[in-house]
Amino acid sequence: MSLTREAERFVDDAAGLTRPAKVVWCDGSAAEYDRLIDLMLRDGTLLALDPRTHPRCYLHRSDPGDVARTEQLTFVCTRGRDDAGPTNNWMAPAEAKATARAYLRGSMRDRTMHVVPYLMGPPGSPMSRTGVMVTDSAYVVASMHLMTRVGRVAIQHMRSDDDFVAGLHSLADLSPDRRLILHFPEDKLIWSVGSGYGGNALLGKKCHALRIASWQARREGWLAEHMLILGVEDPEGRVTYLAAAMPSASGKTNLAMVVSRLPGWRVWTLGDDIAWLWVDPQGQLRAINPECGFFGVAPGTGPGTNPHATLMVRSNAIFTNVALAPSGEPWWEGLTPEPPAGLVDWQGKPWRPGGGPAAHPNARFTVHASRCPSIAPNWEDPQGVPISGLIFGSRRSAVVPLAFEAFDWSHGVFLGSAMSTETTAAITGQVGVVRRDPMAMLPFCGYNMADYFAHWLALGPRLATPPRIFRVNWFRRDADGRFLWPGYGENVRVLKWMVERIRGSARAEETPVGWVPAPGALDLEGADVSAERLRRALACEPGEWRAALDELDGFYAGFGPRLPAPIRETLADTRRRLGTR
Ligand code: OXD
Ligand code: MN
Repeated sequence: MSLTREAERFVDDAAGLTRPAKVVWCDGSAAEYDRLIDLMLRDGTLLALDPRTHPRCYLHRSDPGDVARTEQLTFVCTRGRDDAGPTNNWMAPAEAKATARAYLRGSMRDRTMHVVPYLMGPPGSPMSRTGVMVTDSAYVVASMHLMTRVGRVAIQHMRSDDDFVAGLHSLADLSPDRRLILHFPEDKLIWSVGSGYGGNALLGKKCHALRIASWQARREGWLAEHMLILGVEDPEGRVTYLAAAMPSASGKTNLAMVVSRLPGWRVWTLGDDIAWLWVDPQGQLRAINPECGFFGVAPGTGPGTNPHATLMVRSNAIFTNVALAPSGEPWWEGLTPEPPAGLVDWQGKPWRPGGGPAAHPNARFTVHASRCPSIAPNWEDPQGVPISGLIFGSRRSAVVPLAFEAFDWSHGVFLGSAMSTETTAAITGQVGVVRRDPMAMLPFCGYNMADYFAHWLALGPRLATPPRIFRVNWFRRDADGRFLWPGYGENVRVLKWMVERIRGSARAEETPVGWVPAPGALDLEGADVSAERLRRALACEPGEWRAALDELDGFYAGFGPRLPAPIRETLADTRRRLGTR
């Protein structure tokens, strides 16, 4: 298979630096996938799971120091520091390259360099984009096969010789001291060295489809977002499409595949992590999922929380850092109430109850989207789907009500920009600390977030009917630490309220922060939720909000005069509505 001249030049330069023993061009075929799996079974990178219960499923145990995204080692390397903004780590491009070059020099000696042309987005879509990545990890190539469209289809999509994002990935020695995830948006270039972890190493995902794409989207007038896409079908068969931004490991995959507890209502899955959104000539917001697979968090996934995901990973899946039963079946916390006897943990060591988690808290499954029982029939439509509502959700034990709706587009952008969340195991560092996470994009926005808010604001007037914007928080707790809302399948009740708001039929009450479901407006038929607990889940407490907004003020201050005036003004309006005591 031949690449463009530019792509060949990139590959030659990468090989000149990393000095691979062999260079192999990937075609994305099933035979190629099988060859890679065979190779990894032979060299111990993969273990085969029980072929009777889990046909074509494999377990990969990563280096124990390489289990999550490493944000402290992730950089946006724009020429001007302000273009990366205060929320990104920044390094000057020349310095970044000089540092990484030292780690990459000769790093593929004795290894094969795989050249992976990949397409992000459905074949034939005007929104789809190409990447060409080189990597010395067969695990990365096999995962790219599941998560992106690899091979000729990618090359065919190139509109010009240099119409691709170039990605250089090497495991090098996997040392966190010599690990860097570098983005050069001005050059459509990614360098990732020292990690094999999905979010650091599957370059189509966070590096390309979010950080580089968000930069391109701003220049070209569209959005690259950390959002799932789903369709809610009502009992009459009408489907309403929503996209939802939520921080890593906060239930996006569960919501995208939710099994409805409401008779007659069902949810179709179109994506669980990334959405590319644009305004069509009629002024309608549309979305595609640039990926074609799921890289989901295994712990907490079980028949009760996500029956579809539990089924879809029963065949043709690659697991990373889950525990293993003597039968050869994978296991993780939340899969079954009781762990099977004789487990070995994610590092392959015998596991005893009480001895810490058996699966790593950020253990993952990787599987092609077509395996999902709720995958929408139109999930690969090149024209995407029309989006009628956007959801911003975060993980907060207090302050933020279960669900509410923004007053209008710019208020919704403010609500997104004001998001904070409690951290999870998807990133290396402390779990459970509250941090700002505007639009769930803090780790993924490839440019100054003040400009990002301005870009969002500017999109509003281009929309004939701007989607409604909603804020949700499934994670609010009572004084005893118990969740006020049961979540999971019951979240469909909130989706139904949103669909009815979009159609103009559901009732809501005005609060200082937005429209909250009116008493009786959330369908609780058959749910085990008392009216009193729901009231507390939905309450807007002015005192809590005032304190939260003071903290938000400090965050906004970091952007200086670059923060758009409408954001500052909406904060002031919200304060006025909340009163002073
Ligand atoms: C992911 C993440 O893997 O957000 O999707 O970390
Ligand atoms: Mn994600």
